[in-house]
Amino acid sequence: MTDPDLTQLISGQLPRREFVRRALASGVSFSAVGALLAACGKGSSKDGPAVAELGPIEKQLNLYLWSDYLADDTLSNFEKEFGVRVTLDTYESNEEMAAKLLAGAAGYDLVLPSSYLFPVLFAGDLLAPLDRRHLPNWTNVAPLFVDPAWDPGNAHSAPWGWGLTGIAYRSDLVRPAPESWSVFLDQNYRGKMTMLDDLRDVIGSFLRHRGHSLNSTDPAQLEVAKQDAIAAKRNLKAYLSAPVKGQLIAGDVWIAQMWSGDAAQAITEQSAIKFVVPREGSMIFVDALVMPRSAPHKRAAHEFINYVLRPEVAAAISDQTGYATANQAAADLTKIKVPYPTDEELALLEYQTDLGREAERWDRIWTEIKAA
Ligand code: SPD
Repeated sequence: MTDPDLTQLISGQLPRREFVRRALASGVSFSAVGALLAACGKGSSKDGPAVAELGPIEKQLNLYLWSDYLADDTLSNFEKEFGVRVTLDTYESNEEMAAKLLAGAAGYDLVLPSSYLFPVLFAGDLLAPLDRRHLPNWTNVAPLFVDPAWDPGNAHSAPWGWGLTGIAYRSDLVRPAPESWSVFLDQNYRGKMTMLDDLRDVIGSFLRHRGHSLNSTDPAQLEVAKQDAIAAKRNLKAYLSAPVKGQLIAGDVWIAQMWSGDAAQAITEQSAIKFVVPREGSMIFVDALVMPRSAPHKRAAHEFINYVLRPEVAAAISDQTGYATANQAAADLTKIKVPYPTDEELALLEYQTDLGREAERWDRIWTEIKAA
């Protein structure tokens, strides 16, 4: 990307998508691209074209979702009932998914970002509005997730589930139980610990460890978080997200920074695994289905959203994945109840938010941590 690109973008001579393509090709991070677009007033597509009429349901549906976020029969039942062939690609971080979409990956009908990513997705003009006429099951969405700040009126998204970031550990191998993010600085567990391969979770947890917001953009606070993360890295076996479950179950990893649902999945296979939210506080997140503007099968995408909004389908997903559902009717059906945090618990939790132009600083820090 060059300065003339930016000038052309502002004057309307360079289409937004071409600008994004060139910026990413020249090494600018996706979050920085989002911030640039927003700063140039090219950000919001929220008032974009009205919803086009959708035709008959297509025979294909291409999903791009977080790994381990479905029940075993979610897709096969949908395929059978609707006569649609479903393909599933998975990702392990919001950043991995957004970089792919911003780089122009077309063909996906639905993706499942966390709420903090919405400003970037809007800035990239990546989202198509949803047509509520094809979502009669919308009434099942829990009131708490209706009209969220990140997507006013839920015009572009359907909430899926929510969870927390915490520490999963083997209670038979780790004593005393970890209760602070500082456990990752403990050399006694060198080689037996992992942290998420996720810059927001790693840097965010060390910010919380020092008493700061996990969305901090303060350079001094970030510098200390970076030093902590680098010290912790010496003790880590790896940065590994959802796929670490197998190692924790096998006992090759004893302590892992983990998302609550993935920890719950591991616990069903190894009861010695426990999950704790550190005393300094942690992240709470909501993930929501969105339809890329380039989605080739928009009617099938709507049918799928409507299908997962069925109480029994959403309940099965929640029961198998361990993530709390955003579906009120499903919450009444789940075998395992995951109540939304009380005000007292919420005081310890923070939603991740978009970092705007400071995302670049975070990206740089993450690169330095990875290289250390
Ligand atoms: N295996 C499903 C993981 C879902 C995690 N979603 C959000 C993470 C936000 N840091």
